[in-house]
Amino acid sequence: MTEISRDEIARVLDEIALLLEVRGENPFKTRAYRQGAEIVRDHDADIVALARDNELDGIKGIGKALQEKIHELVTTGKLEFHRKLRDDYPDGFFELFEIEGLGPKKVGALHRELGLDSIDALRKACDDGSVADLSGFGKKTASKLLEAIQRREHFAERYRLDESAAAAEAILDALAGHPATLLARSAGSLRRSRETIGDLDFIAATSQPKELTAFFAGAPFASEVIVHGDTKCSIRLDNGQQADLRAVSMEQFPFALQYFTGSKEHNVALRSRALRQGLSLNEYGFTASDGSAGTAIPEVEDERGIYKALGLDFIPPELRENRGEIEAADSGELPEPIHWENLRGTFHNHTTASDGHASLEEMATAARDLGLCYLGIADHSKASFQANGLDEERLAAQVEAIRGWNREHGDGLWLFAGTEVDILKDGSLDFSDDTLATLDYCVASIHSSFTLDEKEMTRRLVRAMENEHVTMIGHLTGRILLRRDAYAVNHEKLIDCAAETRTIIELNCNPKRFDMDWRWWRRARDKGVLCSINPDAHRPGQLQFLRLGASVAAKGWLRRRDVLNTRGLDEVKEYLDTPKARR
Ligand code: DGT
Ligand code: CA
Ligand code: CA
Ligand code: ZN
Repeated sequence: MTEISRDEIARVLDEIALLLEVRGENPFKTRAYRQGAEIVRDHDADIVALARDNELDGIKGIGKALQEKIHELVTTGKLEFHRKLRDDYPDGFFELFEIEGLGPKKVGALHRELGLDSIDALRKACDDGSVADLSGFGKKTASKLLEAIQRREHFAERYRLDESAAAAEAILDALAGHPATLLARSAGSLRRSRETIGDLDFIAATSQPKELTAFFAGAPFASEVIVHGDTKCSIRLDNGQQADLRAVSMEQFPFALQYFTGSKEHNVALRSRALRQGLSLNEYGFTASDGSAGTAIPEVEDERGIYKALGLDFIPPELRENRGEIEAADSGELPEPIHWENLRGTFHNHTTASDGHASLEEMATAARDLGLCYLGIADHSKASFQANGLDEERLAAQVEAIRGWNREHGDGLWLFAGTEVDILKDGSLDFSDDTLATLDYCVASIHSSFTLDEKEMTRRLVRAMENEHVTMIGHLTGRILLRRDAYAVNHEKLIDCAAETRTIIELNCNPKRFDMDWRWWRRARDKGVLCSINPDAHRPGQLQFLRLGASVAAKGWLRRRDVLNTRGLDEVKEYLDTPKARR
């Protein structure tokens, strides 16, 4: 039996909590499982080993009953209690939670009262009026649910970047471990760091393609085989995502990698450039475009060699979207790339004071362990009551705690005291200027009244930017990828205003958001807007989102000098101490 992982244990506990909630069980019971899942996810020691040896005693928040269940899960690979709960619901039932506006309570009511157990069934019940008739729902809710179902279909078969990256890493490990593999890389939109990913694409160099495609088709991660050929294989993973493998020769490898990295538009432009040199370029190599033997065919050893043969600097995958990168590579003007190692700290992070899952000390320690020099704490403000936002008093106490940390541990990791203050409906802020003046910096974000029109929304954000204390705007458009559209804003105006008021725009690199979108950053940087790459971390592990953030920043043509958190601690302190107008 392969050992169950920490994430799987947490997932089972979360699912138990969800199902108990659906059944309307005691909230304390529900909370115990959810809290258990969190502890399992974040615990420092090897919690799987502890559970196996029945040594979970003394871990705060995991009671006797939960200890026994986790032990059962780890030693037998199953949990009877979970299985019994789950048996009452078909797989399609769980998709209901993916509909925006449906939480466990509502799903529970729909299941109990109308017997709904799939999205299809929900759609029918919305259409025939039975949802509208249900107490607690009504006509408006029913039509909102229908819209949400349509939106979900629109996003269907796309996946988050972080989830895709994790799946791809495991598959690459498996491929790399096969004796027939000479080289293996992932390509496609994942390699280009797009904000969402369709299928995964893998290229492997091998002299035994058949062995490799057979291995891929029979691998434990292949839940279904879609196509199985001698050099190509497409499978479906457990979560429904498709993965394509192409097995090529060592000579073809750079060409296949380049071709299947895309984008299609980039490839089209590159091919026409090749044609002007008398070369035709495809996934197998260069050939003379007129078939004549007189044309010199360039020798290519790696992907860089393809670009070099075409007179171009190497174009990093993130930039391959045919948005000017070929011209820039031609004239030596590609942006100096940002690497995640260039990031020295970050500013938008939460703790248990609001809706985070780790204490100030835990977040600070995690940041230090990650090699950062400084960390900004920006918990929610009081208007975000659903996120347990801080009032003035609790904020002051947090500032005290931060100053205390700095006195004792500031030479290892410096904490900046900030807030993620709510921008209210009229563009005023949830804290007074006097309160904001006690902080090192301030992230201002919208968390309410999403439906204002573009003009009002833009005016609201402009007013926030005009505030002397607002260092940066958080998640500019509020989009939740694959779930909730951005609210309407005028990007051009906001970029101009950010430049004028010296307000930073955040690149929120939480993979749920990636907001502001990469397509706008080149314009912003050319107007002189500064960026801050922020993970919006709610638990220590999420500080790692900075890795994705650096790739997405590179995708937006940002250079190191365009990003505040590439600067060292002293420079950042000086920046924050300078009045906005002189920054
Ligand atoms: P995705 O999967 O929707 O997130 O996006 P990609 O970019 O990964 O697209 P995919 O998987 O369909 O194809 C991978 C790459 O293969 C694509 O970026 C460029 C290349 N490719 C696919 N079809 C064509 C085509 O018809 N012409 C050209 N030039 N390239 C193609
Ligand atoms: Ca793809
Ligand atoms: Ca593909
Ligand atoms: Zn926020």
